[in-house]
Amino acid sequence: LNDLFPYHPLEHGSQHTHRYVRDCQPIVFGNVTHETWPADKSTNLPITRTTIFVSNFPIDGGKLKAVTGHLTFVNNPLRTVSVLEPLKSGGCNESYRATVQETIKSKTCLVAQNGGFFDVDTGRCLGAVVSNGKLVQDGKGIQNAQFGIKKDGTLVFGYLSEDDVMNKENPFVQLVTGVIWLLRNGTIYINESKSAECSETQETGSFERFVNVVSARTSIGHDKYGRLVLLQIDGQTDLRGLSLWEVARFLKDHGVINAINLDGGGSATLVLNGSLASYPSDHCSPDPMWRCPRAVSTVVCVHEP
Ligand code: M6P
Repeated sequence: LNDLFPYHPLEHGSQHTHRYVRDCQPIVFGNVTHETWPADKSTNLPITRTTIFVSNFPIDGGKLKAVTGHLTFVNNPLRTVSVLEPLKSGGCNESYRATVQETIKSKTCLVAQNGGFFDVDTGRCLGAVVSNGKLVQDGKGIQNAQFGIKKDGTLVFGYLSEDDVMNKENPFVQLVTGVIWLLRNGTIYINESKSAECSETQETGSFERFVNVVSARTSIGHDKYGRLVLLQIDGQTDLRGLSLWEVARFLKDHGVINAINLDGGGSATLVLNGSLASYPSDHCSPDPMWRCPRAVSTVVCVHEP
């Protein structure tokens, strides 16, 4: 694991505890560990295929639980995938929050899911964000799982230094930051992520709870053809849905090679051709029966090239 924690001058003489230094201290310089894969560049295939599933997942005691969601495969992601700031360009700087449908209102997204984490009190976008070639924020080198697409079509999954994010030779054209690198090179990477990442980017609770609790989830990964794979799982924290272990296993079983976890819980949202296609868990009236899509931060939009 040493390559996860390269020597960094800021670590020396720090007043913080070791754990704080390791997890939430910025890494400014050098190459931090990540994986790359060439994106699919086919132009003759449909852009997306979204499948609905209602599946039984094994739980303790030999029982099964029903879990619903959507799995989407995206061709030619360099041309068809955009990370959008909340509501509009400049939305991160304004700490806007908007529903996925509000954010994509003036666009034609075939598929759209919520993206990065945000500060639930202030609305601030968390982590590095690049939207259609615009560096929105560099994330200050805080270590969390990231997904990006470079100008030449390289897909990038994993950890990045501030330098990596600001690279000018082959810059990121899209970049979004999640929490927990679920799959690295075909292997579940959750334990390693728990020691490497900044836990403060998520607000569910301890890292242990965040990973183990069942909840609604969204994630993004890629398969061996360089197609992007979007996953949305319906659920409600503590009651329904999947743990991150279950998400990682599901993705692995469906041919995903690298994947990161994006914002979930009441934020998990899937919009298909402009219509809400997921069952969000956020309550929106005194009667807990009624649920509404949450105003979230960044959005991943799949569109015509
Ligand atoms: C708040 C409200 C609820 C929501 C809960 C948990 O109390 O927004 O409607 O169910 O947070 O939200 P989450 O699953 O995203 O942590």
